[in-house]
Amino acid sequence: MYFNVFGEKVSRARYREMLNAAKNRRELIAAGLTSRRDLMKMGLLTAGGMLVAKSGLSARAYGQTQTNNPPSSGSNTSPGTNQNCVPGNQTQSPRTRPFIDPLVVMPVAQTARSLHPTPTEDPNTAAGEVRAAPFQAPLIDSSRFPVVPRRLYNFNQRQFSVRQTSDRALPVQTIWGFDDGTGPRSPGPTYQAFYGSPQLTRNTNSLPPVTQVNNTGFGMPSVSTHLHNAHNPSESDGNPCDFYTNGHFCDQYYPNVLAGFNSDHAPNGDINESLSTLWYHDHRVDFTSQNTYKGLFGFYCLFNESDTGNDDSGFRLPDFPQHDIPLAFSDKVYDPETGELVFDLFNLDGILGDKFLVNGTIQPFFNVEPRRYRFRLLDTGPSRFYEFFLTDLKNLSATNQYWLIGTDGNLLPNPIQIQSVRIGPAERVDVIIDFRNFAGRTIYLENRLNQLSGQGPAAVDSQVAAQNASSTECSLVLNSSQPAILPAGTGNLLLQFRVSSTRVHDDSVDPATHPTFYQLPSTNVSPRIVRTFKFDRLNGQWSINGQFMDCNQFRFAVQQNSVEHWLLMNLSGDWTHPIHIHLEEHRILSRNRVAPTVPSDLGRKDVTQLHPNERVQLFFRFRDWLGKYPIHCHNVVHEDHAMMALWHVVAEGDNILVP
Ligand SMILES: [Cu+2]
Repeated sequence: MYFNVFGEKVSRARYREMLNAAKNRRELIAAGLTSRRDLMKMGLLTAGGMLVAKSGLSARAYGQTQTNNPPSSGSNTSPGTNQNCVPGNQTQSPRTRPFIDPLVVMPVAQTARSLHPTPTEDPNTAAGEVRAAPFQAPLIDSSRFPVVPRRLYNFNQRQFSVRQTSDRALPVQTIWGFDDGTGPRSPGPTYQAFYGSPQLTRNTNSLPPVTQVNNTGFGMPSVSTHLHNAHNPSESDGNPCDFYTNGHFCDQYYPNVLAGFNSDHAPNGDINESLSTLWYHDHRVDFTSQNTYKGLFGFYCLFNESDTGNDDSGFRLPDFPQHDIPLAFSDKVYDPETGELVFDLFNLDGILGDKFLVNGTIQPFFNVEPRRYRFRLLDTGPSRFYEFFLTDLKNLSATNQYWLIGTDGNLLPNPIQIQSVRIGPAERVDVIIDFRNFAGRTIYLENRLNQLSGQGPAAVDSQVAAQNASSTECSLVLNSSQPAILPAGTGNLLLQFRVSSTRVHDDSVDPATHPTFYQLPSTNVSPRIVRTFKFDRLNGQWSINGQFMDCNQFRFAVQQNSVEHWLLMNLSGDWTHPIHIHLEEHRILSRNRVAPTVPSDLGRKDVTQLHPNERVQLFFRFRDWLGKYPIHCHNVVHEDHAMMALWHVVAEGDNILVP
């Protein structure tokens, strides 16, 4: 008798051991004993920073591979990678019936008539505001960016109860979400924002105090809400280190202005840097993975005179919100006995779930008309990569194509016809699916990417697999003998489309007519400096240039309105790290000195996947705003253990090459 756990066959005895280990870990988590200091004191950590196997906390043989050769390009601090031979350390969730619940489309966020007390240019600390600095935008132009703009939002983070499936195998879950005044939800309400129309959100922490957090022991009720990919001033960016507890708030000013407005493209900015699909999520230092897993995220869709949200104007993309649907993908794990949502704080590799949620519901269905829809696909993490295919279970050999129109926050110059597209944590793609081809049928959005651990997808390519084959036994298992792409119908069926057969009118642009969106801004400018960032393991955690995240240290200073190249180097062997940099988007100049070729690498990006043994060169222009921002891995488990660094933009930059 064997159990199938995350693709691995395990014996009944091994499975019992895994259940027991998971239970023991959860008890420690519930008791609040998870800090590395606590564990060290209890003798539960090895010198390499790994959990001790014999304590009954881990079903893996940790620490047995210390003498193995580290991967050829790894640093000598690498503890060897066999301890990452997951699966094997995580239990399975209870079975649930798929496709019994409708997809939830988040409502558009409601504006507030006024805020009390009225927002102020300087942080209103007397009233409980926690903001790092005065608003920058009104200081640049107070008539264009009034301290109290017309569009105001009053958001509260709250704890609430919800069913994530109507299957009674799982109970009501206690999670966290955003409340715009219409009740808490996760994902939070979707912002409908417009260029040229500045807005302000008051984010108030109304979560219970830490002593009353009703959960299975994870989540930290102190917050900092980051607007991912926005060209935003640092005091409103949602910096990881500017977190605040219950009863406090932060007013966050979103100017909705194009990059370059106060520098190389004054006064309105560069139209070719228009953003469309952004998202907001909690970014509390050390706790981002737990707090976003618990529900603190939502979409922010930004429109302008070309990308209007109406199919009868501008680019004539499908109309928002009827046929322009944000889809947030999350994978989660539930306790095999109680069915409660759990999060293994002892896993520093990356958390993979075996339940797939779209917009907060496990495997929903969506009734669609036989016409074009725009979908904004977002990988909320914590650690899983997806490759999206359209699958017809009655015709598995069919190649069902659709259109890629945007990567991360941007529309591409032209639509690209694809059979699949791959994204990692925090990345987005905008796609158009034309359901006319599927009228009267049921089709699935399927993730066929094979991933067995937080390490990243299996076998990125045969060359990488061959390199890895020489490193460790585990890499061999994970990367050489495993296909990267699973056969159609054997991956994760995420979302079921039920396509009606009644013909409908469709005014939206047909991507097959090759419409043009924006041009890509030139990268043909010499950089002021080329900085190098080495991503690696260090004592069981994750480091950048040999250091951990430190809120008290700016690692380097970027010169305002300058061009830089950043060279990202993966020294951690066969791990993939999705690297995110705040404030400005980048272009990928090269991967291992070769210009990128895959469609999702060609546009402007705010997250770049750093693949095994890779070096990737990025192009940046840092414009307009001053202040502090982070660079970090967006496998949020790596981020929290401490693959992040703070830098800042100042008038005179420094010349630190390896910060
Ligand atoms: Cu990482």
